[in-house]
Amino acid sequence: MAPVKLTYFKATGIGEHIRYLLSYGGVEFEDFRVSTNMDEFAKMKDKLPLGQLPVLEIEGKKLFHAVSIARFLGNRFNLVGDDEWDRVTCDLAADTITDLRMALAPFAYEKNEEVKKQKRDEALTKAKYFVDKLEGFLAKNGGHFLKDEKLSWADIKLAAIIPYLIHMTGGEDIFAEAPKIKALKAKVDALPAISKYLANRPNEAF
Ligand SMILES: N[C@@H](CCC(=O)N[C@@H](CS)C(=O)NCC(=O)O)C(=O)O
Repeated sequence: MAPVKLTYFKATGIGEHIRYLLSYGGVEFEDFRVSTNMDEFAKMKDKLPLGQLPVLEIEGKKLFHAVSIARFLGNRFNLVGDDEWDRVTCDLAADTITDLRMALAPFAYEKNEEVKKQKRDEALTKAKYFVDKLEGFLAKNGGHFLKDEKLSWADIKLAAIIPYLIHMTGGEDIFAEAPKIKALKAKVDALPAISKYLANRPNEAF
């Protein structure tokens, strides 16, 4: 069978949950990390399905869009619950995590320091709104997005992206008052396959 290869930057960003999921599923994969100085990426951009990363090559197919890949792996590893309501619950959680990231993006990616300062409060207020919503979703279900404390790909996605989201804020822990989110991250990170991945992964800056 063709080897499985994940191509993403030397970063956690929106690729880390795919590394978590592949590790959880016990898939041996090439964890190909492209330099963030973008020279290496510029050479490959035209050959990528949408000119962006992450891309997962698996069984002769090239999958793209970080959330689509997560959903695919979630289905494969039985991390989608029992029925269509559980599946849509995972999607709703994943889309809310994207809302949270997008709330921070205008601040995090602003290059002009003056403008960045002006954008900070609004970005953090919006982000904390989504953090509270996610915390509420978890509170309803004993600390998971799915009922009966069932692990899902959305749980894994959230656990994997938390450090990157904190990096986006400039270091402010927007999860400081979200104990359910903190507990879920600790639980996911302690899963044997994931803790093994974490112990061996390169130490990326963000
Ligand atoms: N909708 C895509 C967005 C992917 C995306 O924005 N990737 C960024 C890195 S996080 C990228 O490849 N940037 C380089 C570029 O767009 O040229 C997804 O969710 O995977």
